[in-house]
Amino acid sequence: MNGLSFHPAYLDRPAQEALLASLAPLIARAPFFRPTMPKTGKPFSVEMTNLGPLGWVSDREGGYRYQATHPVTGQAWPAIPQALLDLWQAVAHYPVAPQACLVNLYRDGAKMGLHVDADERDRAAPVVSISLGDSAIFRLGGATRGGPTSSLKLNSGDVVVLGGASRHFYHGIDRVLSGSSTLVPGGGRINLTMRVVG
Ligand code: MD6
Ligand code: FE
Repeated sequence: MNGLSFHPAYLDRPAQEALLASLAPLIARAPFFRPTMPKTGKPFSVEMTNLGPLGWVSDREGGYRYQATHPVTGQAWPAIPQALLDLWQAVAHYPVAPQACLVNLYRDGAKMGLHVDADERDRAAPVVSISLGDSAIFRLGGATRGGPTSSLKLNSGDVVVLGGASRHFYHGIDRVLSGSSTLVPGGGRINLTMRVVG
């Protein structure tokens, strides 16, 4: 309809555990960092890292952007695991592979305000999102800020594809339901979003 497709429980618990285990050594090489807002320098409540040739970063001086290296280590981002590229192939229905996989970590009280993913040159490509760990309340609006919104509970293993019109819709994470999953060591939620940057 609007190009959003929702695949609840796309990954079963063993698949979630295997994916998380495959991420652990990559995150050890590219540790989570806390981005800051353009201009104000206010820290995000979400911590981030990336996989792939490009990664999304933000800081006071440079603003929102994609870059080839980790802002703290200066090293290239680790490659996107094949299992994630296969998942993209299976759900994205788009002939180009993702160049970036943003990894968001939500610990105690972290959330993400309404935003549109707009830093990609290829705006026709969908964004594929995978949720792991604690459940979250995802809010989806429309193409303009301030319009009506609806909410969707995302559980561990759920996959959301924002394609078509929905690719340009406002969305965010209202809150994470702390303690709703035992998947992530130390608790919290990890969200992976794969993007074609163009
Ligand atoms: C999150 N997701 O689920 C944040 N962006 O933690 C996003 O910002 C997002 O789920 C683009 C497409 C799908 C998403
Ligand atoms: Fe987003």
